Amino acid sequence: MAQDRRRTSDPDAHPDYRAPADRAPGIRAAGACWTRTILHADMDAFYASVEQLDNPQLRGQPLLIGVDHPRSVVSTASYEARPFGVGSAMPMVEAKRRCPQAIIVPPRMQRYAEVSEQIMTVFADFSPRVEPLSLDEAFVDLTGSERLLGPPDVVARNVKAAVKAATGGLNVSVGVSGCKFVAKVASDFRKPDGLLVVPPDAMLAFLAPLPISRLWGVGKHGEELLRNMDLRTIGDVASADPLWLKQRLGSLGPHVYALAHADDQRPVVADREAQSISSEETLDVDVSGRAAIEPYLLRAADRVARRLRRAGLRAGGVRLKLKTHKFQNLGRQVALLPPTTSSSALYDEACKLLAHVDLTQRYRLIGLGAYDLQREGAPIQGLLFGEPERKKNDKLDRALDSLRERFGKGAVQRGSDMGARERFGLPTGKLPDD
Ligand code: TTP
Ligand code: MG
Ligand code: MG
Repeated sequence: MAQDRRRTSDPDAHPDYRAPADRAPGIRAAGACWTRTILHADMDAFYASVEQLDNPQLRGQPLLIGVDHPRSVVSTASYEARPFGVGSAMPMVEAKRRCPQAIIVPPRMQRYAEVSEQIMTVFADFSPRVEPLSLDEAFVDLTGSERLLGPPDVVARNVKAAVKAATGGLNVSVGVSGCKFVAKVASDFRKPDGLLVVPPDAMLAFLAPLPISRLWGVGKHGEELLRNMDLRTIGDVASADPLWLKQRLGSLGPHVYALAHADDQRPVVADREAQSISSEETLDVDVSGRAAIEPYLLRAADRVARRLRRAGLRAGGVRLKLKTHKFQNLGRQVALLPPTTSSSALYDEACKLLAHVDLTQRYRLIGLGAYDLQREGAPIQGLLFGEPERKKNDKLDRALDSLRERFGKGAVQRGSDMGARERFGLPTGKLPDD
């Protein structure tokens, strides 16, 4: 009976899907079918890639991240180790048996959290609506940002480049589609270093040949139920009778039927109100001295201020963030009164904070953060001295924002920033996350 209700397909076929948009990026992506644009980004072999980044001797080597203990499990395996059939959650003993040449590296959670912060900061540069799912992945809602950021495939490439730049070389795989479910499947589809755009009108064709194990929230038990009903692919589920699915599966029935039809209305929820907004750069060459550091602060202040204004927030404080060439983190912060969205105010205060650090040190990372964030409409407490100057700066910042929106982010730079770039040999072209 089940046979009548499902499409025949080869469940074991390994679909090599090529989305139309993937062959001709940008053409269909620019069409009117994008009512929602959801990007999902997930780092490749996250812990292992960070270890390879920090220790060049580990690059190109099969790695197992975990503790070498009879009862421990593997956190992740580098892509060099995966062909041996090892991966996350496998007992270490078994992984060692399958890949005896693998180098076992204990995890460094603090470092992964630090890199996580860097990538989440990058995502926030593209949209105020970022939903982190774990340390290494997030949804980013790009709906309505095409005029500002470009078509989905361009944004996806820019996200990848910005993550690479911010982390000093790590790859993220990116999927973009019309709902969360398909975006997540798409980001996984071409790993590692993947990029796949599935336009909304191609979602069903994309999903159809994929195995039911790709359906969210099904689990091993649900998979078995579906298999017993002779449903092997997502296309099988999509073409099954929804009443029959409900009778056989209860509440799981409508769930899998909807997903199989790419019907996933869940919004991207920024799960916490932003506690801070920051921007930082890991430098190719360590620098020291105020004159070398300030241009990076100027650029970071501009970015942070732009993101504050986009999110409708003011900063009640600014934080200077530095990391020495010996990986020691230094932070200095000061309250801002009145709270501000002005990049020059953020920059000026951060420059003053430089007086409180050792400027003869060599620094490998320079950043600036805004904290104590307040809604823009909220009344400003405290002194109103300097109000005309603040208003003038606000106006200038907003004018720059609107020029950037109309002509692209690289279109306008402050004269002072250009001078700094030239003086200090900073890149003058458009940066991926500029
Ligand atoms: P994942 O994104 O699931 O995997 P990954 O980044 O290692 O590899 P992929 O390229 O396939 O995305 O998980 C992110 C990190 O979370 C991973 O590097 C280690 C950790 N992790 C565990 O510690 N245990 C687990 O079971 C899984 C799945 C992940
Ligand atoms: Mg990952
Ligand atoms: Mg992940």
